[in-house]
Amino acid sequence: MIKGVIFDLDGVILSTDEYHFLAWKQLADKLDIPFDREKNNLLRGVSRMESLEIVLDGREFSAEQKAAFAAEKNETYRALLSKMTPSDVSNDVKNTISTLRSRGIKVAIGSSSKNTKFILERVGMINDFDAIADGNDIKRSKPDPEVFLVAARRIGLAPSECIVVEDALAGIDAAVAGGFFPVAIGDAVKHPGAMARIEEVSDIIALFEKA
Ligand code: B16
Ligand code: MG
Repeated sequence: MIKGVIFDLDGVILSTDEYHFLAWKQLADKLDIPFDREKNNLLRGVSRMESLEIVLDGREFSAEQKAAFAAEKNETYRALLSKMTPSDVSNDVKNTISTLRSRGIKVAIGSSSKNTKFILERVGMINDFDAIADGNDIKRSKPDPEVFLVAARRIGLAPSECIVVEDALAGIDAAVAGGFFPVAIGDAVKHPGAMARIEEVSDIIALFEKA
């Protein structure tokens, strides 16, 4: 029986995936490296340094240069995040979380991002989840299931009792690897391993009603 929902952050709860794209694009343009939305999809759910390797696409730089590029991207990204306010949270997301919690379903965040808490503070959602697991809690980012396993442990549930909602192919891989019930939204709907595909976050309510 499903007793919990673990949400990915970027691209599921918030449209911060667009800010990741804009920040990587700015760096790629500066380095004269082609970068488009299709390539950006490969970065979904993947850690910052692994994302940088995908952006650099085999071009060689020293470890110091790479660290500086990642820091520069993060600075651009955080400048965009710092303009976020509670109005950036959709009513669909707000209503879904409150409906789930009112029904006794545990809700958690499972995000690869080290900026998770900063973002949730900005948009006034830091107290809206029973647990938060993020890039600061883990050694391996998606497609490894570590972040979802940490989230499940923090809400006291087994993976088989949790839905994972993901927009990343790597995130669905992680959910499958961890033994969760993977629900795909956005770019992840093309993943054959998704057990359900939704158009908006509130569609998960219907999954409970069907169960
Ligand atoms: P940061 P999610 C992921 O967040 C993003 O999808 C991915 O594009 C990003 O590289 C990663 O977080 C790390 O983010 O640079 O902020 O630590 O989708 O797992 O919520
Ligand atoms: Mg995501």
